Parts: sequence; C-alpha cells; structure tokens
Amino acid sequence: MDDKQRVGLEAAKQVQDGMVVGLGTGSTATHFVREVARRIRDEKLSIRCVSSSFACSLLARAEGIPLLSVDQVARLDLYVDGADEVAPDKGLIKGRGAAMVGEKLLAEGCDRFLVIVDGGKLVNKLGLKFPVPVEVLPEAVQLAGRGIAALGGKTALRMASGGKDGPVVTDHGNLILDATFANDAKGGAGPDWKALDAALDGLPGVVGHGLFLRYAPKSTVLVGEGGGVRVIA
Ligand code: A5P
Repeated sequence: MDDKQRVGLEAAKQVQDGMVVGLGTGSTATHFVREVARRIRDEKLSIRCVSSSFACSLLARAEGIPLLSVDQVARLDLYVDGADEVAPDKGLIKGRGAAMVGEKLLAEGCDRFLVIVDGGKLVNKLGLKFPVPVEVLPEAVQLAGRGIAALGGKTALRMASGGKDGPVVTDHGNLILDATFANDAKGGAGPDWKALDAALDGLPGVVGHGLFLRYAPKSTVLVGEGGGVRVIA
C-alpha cells in the first residue's frame, strides 16, 4: 500500500452514518472514494455524497455511489480531498486536475475539511513547486492575463495533452491560466498570498482559482509518510 492509498483509507474511517460527504478529485481522493464505496456496499453505510468534479462523478457512479448536486445540500459534514501543496499554516494550492472551482464549492460548504496528501506535498511556503491555476472565461483570457500580470504573475495557458488539441477546457467550459509569482526559493517571504487570494477573486473574467487559504481553521491534514499517517490538526 502506498502513502496515497494509506491516507485515503484512513480518511474513509471518519465517515459516519447520516453524514453528507464531499468527494474530492485526483489520485489520492480516488482511494478515499473507492473505500467509501466499499463501506457502503459491505457495511451498509448510509450517507449522501456530493462530487467535486466531472471526473469524480464518473468514478463515484462507476463505484455505485449515488450523488446529490451541491445545490441540493445546505451543508456538508465532511469534505475529503487531496492538494498539490500544503503550507505549514494549512494554506493549500489545488487544481493540478483543473477541478479547483468545483472543489472550492465543497470547501466553502463543509463543516470539516480533511486534506489527504503524501509527504511530498508539504512545503515551507506556497508556490515553490506548483503554479496557481486560475480558471478564466474563454473570452477573457487576455483581460484576465493582464490582470494577473498587474498582480506580479506570469501566466501560461494550460494546454491539453493526449486526446485533445489546444487548451484544457474545464468542467465549466472555461480555460486555465497557470500563474507563477516571484518567489525566492532560498528564503524571503515570497508573495503576500492572502492579498493575492482576494485580488484574484476580484479580477474580471476570473471564475475561481486554486489558492485555498481561508479554510485552514476547519482543515485537518492527513499526511501519509514513512509507512504511517501523521495528523496536522
Ligand atoms: C484536482 O484539481 C486537484 O485539486 C487535486 O485535488 C490535487 O491536484 C491533488 O491531486 P493528487 O491527489 O492526484 O495529487
């Protein structure tokens, strides 16, 4: 069993009868979703689930998990998902899989956010390994790109690979600008992420982005490393 599977299975233990549960997207969350499905089958676990993306919905349906739309639930008891980077203050970068807009709806609406990662996702500060993905309306790519540049970011339009020519198109029909901000790897504070979070939210043409900072107070991080699971509460 690898670290991703270990944290996925550990997270699934926290699911209880009667809960409304948010299902995450990505290779780590896939282990969680499969284990939840197993518990529904084998233990007759009775829960309601909400998906974070089209990819997650496909997996959940294939596993026999009935889904509700996020619009059909007032709150979620628990949302479990992976992340690309986790800072010491539990700030996150998400969206390698282009699902961060749907994922943020669940992060916003949950009482508890369980972040499941392997040790390689832990960073001293955000932005050293991953860009911040910014979902933009197709007709606003240039405008949003200029807005991000004015905030000090360099952007690259995320391109599809394999089965499609041209850019990645999100579940919502939008495009992704991957934004990097000047960040001194050897020290220095780097960008003011909280200010960037708010500024990106306010740019015309931006639908959402992969900075998840405001959910830290309700987040617990499960880190799979060294054959065990470490909890960052
Ligand atoms: C999906 O868009 C992402 O936010 C994922 O949750 C994140 O990239 C983690 O994915 P992995 O578990 O595959 O690393």
